[in-house]
Amino acid sequence: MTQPLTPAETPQQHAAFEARILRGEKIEPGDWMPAEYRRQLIRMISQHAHSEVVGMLPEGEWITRAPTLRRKTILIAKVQDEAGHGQYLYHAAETLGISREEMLGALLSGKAKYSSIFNYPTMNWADVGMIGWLVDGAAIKNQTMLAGCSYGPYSRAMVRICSEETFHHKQGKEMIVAYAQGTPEQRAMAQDALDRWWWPALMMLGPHDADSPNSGALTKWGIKLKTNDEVRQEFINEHAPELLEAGLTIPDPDLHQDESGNWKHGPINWDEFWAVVNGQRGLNKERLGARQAAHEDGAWVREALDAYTARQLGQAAD
Ligand code: FAQ
Repeated sequence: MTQPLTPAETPQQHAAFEARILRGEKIEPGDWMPAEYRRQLIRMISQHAHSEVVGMLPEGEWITRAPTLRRKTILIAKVQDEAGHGQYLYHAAETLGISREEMLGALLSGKAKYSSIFNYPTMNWADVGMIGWLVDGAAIKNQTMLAGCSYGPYSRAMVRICSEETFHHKQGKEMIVAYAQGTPEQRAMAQDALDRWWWPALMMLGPHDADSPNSGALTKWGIKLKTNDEVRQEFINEHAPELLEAGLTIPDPDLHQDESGNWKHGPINWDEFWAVVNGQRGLNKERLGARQAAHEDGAWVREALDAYTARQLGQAAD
């Protein structure tokens, strides 16, 4: 897709920029970049940051109900990690010239998107394991690819986030495999969780390539190194055989392996996806309500920080 030039941009600047991308150089905050490259990165990184922060809510609800101390400490550490991921990503977006206040304002007003997956409810304890196995599994596939992204701060944040997400994925898989081999009640709980999370996990990797308006610019500029469908295929190829080996049934009657070894899925319900993204279905209202309440509860911390900074500046001036 050809990007329109903004008045201040020349074809020569674009050509030099694209040559840097082709040479595999990282673009750093002070470097020249097309306005559209900056806009796409701000859009994508801020949505990603919001997803990490909203993503704390579905699992956080289960901290007080974890069945053992071991599972509780793992879950607390995981939810805390997601807050840290949000921090790295907000910082990465700030290097592009947008402020934290603007980004949070867009989230809290409902203007900004965050991942569809976090608008689904967590109904039983096995959902915590299934989120680790499937949601973190899908996130890692995507983010390992994004670790090679052309924008330095995003790429470096991804390297660190992926190493932490790998533990999240392993603990989820370990939990579900244990329940799948456990009592009939535990097996039923694991199967029920898979029935509800399989399709949303496929959807979270974004619309099919033909319906993905941003993919052209993102792949041309090395922000995404693979398309939504390519990442989805990698995710299914890894997870379908493992789920089947654990003794679970994948809720897709059309799922099969083709001659080349790829696992092919049946039709995805994109009407459900867009309804969930746009807040017409699922827990969007509740998720935003929780974030708004947390923001208001934290007002005194921001005020204290401002007062402290003003006092420090005053002392420095004296
Ligand atoms: N949900 O043209 P595309 C995690 C929007 S982190 C909502 O394909 P693009 C960690 C998209 O924004 C999970 N909206 O665009 C964790 C665009 O809207 P816009 C989040 C979606 O940018 C685990 C429009 O549809 N990961 O899980 C979704 O290439 C466990 C057209 O789409 C990232 O954000 C969706 N699923 O989108 C935390 C990674 N998919 O802005 C807690 C970075 C698409 O034009 C517990 N993002 N849209 O109005 C990406 O890799 C990409 O942005 C995708 C695809 C994959 C989201």
